[in-house]
Amino acid sequence: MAASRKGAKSRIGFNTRAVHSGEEGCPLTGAVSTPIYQTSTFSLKPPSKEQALPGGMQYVYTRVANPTTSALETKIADLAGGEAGLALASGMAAISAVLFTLVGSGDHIVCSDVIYGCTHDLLKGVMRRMGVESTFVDLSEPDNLAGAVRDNTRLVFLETPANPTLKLINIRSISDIAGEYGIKAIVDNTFMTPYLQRPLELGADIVVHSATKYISGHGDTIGGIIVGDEDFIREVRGEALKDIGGCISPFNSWLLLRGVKTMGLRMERHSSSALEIARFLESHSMVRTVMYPGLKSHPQHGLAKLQHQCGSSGMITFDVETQYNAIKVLDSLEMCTMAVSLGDVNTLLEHPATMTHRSLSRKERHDLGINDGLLRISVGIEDSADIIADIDQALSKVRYKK
Ligand code: LCS
Repeated sequence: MAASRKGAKSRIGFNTRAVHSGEEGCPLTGAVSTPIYQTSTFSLKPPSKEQALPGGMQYVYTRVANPTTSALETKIADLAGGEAGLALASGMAAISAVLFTLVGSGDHIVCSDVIYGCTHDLLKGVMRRMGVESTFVDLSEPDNLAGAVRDNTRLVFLETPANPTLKLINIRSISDIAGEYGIKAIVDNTFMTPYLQRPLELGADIVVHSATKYISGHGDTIGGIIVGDEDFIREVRGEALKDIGGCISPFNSWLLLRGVKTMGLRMERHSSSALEIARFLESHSMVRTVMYPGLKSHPQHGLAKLQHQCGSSGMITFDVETQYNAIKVLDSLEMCTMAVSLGDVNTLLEHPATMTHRSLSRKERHDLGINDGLLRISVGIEDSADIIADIDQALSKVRYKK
C-alpha cells in the first residue's frame, strides 16, 4: 500500500495504516514482511527505482539511510500526521539530533520543568557546555512561556504527560504562543504515541518519541523517531544523523516496524488497565495520592479529555509517603518487575527519586512534586486482576495508614 502522508485526515483508519503504511514488502521476492536490509553499504551503480528515497535521494550508506529504516520512518510519519520521519539509535539520539539542528552557541531553550531525567541532564550538561542556555518553567500554565522567551530563544521543548509526575501541558496553547514568538514547539510524545495524542495536529512543529517504549512495545530494542516537515527532516538527516552518526540498526528498525502494527491494540489495553489500576490505588488505604490523567481526580482531567484521543496510556504515579515504603513496595513485587523504562508488555515499577530522576537535587525534585515516596508504574498487558493482586500484596508490606 502506498504510504499515505495525510495523517488523521486520511479516510483510511489508524490501525489499517499502522499495518500497511510504509510497507512495500520485497520487490524481488514478493515477501509480505519488509525485509531486514542488513547491509552497511549499497552499490552505487546503477541506482534503481527501489533504491531511490523520497526526494530523489539514493541509498548509499546505512548510517544515513536504509530501506528497512525508511519503511519505519514513513509509517510513523503517517501515523503522527507529519510529512517525514527520521529514526535514530535511541530516544536521546532523536532529542539531541533535533536540538543540534535547531540551536547553536548563544541560543536559548525553554523547557517544561518536569521532564525525563536524561533530557534535563542533556540541557544542563552538554548543551550548556556548547553555549546553549535553558530555562525550565511550568508550562502547565501556558502564559509562563511568554515570560521565559528571550530574544535568543529558538525553541520550546515539552513532555505531556510529564515523566514522572504526569502533569499535562496544553499543546495547542503552547504552540500558538511559540508561533507568536517565532520559535519552534517540540513535543516529546513518548508516553502517548501517535495513537493517543498527535501534537502536530495540535500545532506543534516537531514531535519526538523514544521508540524504545510503546512503539516497540515489547521491551526488546532501543530506538528514537522524529517527525516533522520534509525540509527539517532532510536537515537533521544531512547533518546531525550523518555527522554525529547515531543511526539505528536495520534489525532494530524491523523490530519497531513489527511493534507498531499492534500499537493501537496495545495502547487501548494499557489505557483501560491503567484506569482500573489507578482506581484501585485511589481506594487503597496505604496510598496517599494517585496521578493518572484518565482519573476524574487528576487536576487536568479536562485537558486530558481534550488532548488525548481514546485513552491516557499506561503510566501511573502514586505516593506511599516515604522512600522506605516505596523501596519496600518495589522489593516485595512478585509478578511485576522493578525496572526503569516503560511501555513494555510487562508491568514495570520504578522509584524516580533514586532511579530515572536521581540526577536532580532533592530540593529540585521536591519542588517539582517528585517526592521520595513516589512510585511510577508502567502498566503492562497482563490481566489487570493479576497486576492489582501483586501491587496489593506489595502494599500490604508498608507501614502507615492514611
Ligand atoms: N523521552 C522520554 C519521555 C523518556 O521517558 C525517555 C526514556 C527518553 C525520552 C529517552 O529514550 P531512550 O533514549 O531511552 O530511548 N525514559 C526512560 C525512563 O523513564 N526510564 O528508563 C528510560
